[in-house]
Amino acid sequence: TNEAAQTLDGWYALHDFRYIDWNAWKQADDGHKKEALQDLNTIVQGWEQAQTEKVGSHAMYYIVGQKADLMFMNLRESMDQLGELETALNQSAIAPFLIPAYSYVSVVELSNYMAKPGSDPMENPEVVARLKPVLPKSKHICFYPMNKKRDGQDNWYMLSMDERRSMMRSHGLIGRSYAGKVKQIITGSVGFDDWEWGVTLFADDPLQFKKLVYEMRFDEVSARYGEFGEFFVGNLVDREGIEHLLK
Ligand code: 76R
Repeated sequence: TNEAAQTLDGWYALHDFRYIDWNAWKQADDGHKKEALQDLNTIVQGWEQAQTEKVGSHAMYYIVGQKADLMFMNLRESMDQLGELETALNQSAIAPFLIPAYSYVSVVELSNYMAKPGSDPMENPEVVARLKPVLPKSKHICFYPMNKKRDGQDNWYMLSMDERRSMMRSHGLIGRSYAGKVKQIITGSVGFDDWEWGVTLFADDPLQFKKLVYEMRFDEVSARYGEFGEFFVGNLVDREGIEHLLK
């Protein structure tokens, strides 16, 4: 058996993608609309408070294309809290207008491929900040799930630790060349969802997503071992932005 990479696991993550039911919204009377927008406000204010209290973080994006209209990304200390948060949204007056489009359950993850031996990573405030991150307010988001291949000769999980580490070093070097342009959060989802990781990228210039993902396709760990799910890309919105959209 090969040595599994050790992971550091941080906040639990729910990426919740919704369609806006425009027909239902247009047919709703003003009272219902007002109530729906009030509930949305209350919910997002709760998320903002969790972020202020440093017990979670959230991000809201308008998804471009037909896969969804909105994405709510939330980080919390526990799976229980994520479940409660999801239920609160589903029980609110905005819920009938927000049809589930896709969701992803995972946990913020750092692996030890690049860790310095002998040091306790949890003593490092930078590591802790990456495990419990305040999500950036970048203008754009890109999310996709992925696997590492287990297919005949191309089986990531049959490689030795040294082979994987050297490939991850090359991966990290490409990633780091996008420092200041793209911020990435890797969330692990083995045992939680249909793919092995969620990749969430933040950038002010969406073209940098394309450049980064394309460049990585030529790097062995992606070229040989990467398998990818659906891609979602979107634009930052706030509470007022969603309200404006629905007006
Ligand atoms: O955490 C670190 O910065 C150390 C180096 C590093 C690790 C261990 C790193 C750096 N990543 C790591 C792990 Mn990554 N990453 C992806 C994708 O589209 C594709 O081809 C792949 C999707 C992108 C775009 C990306 C970006 N990374 C991982 C893992 C877990 C692997 C495992 O455990 O087997 C996955 C699935 C994954 C995928 N990576 C970086 C980036 C970027 C931008 C960096 C540099 C981050 C920085 O230095 O700030």
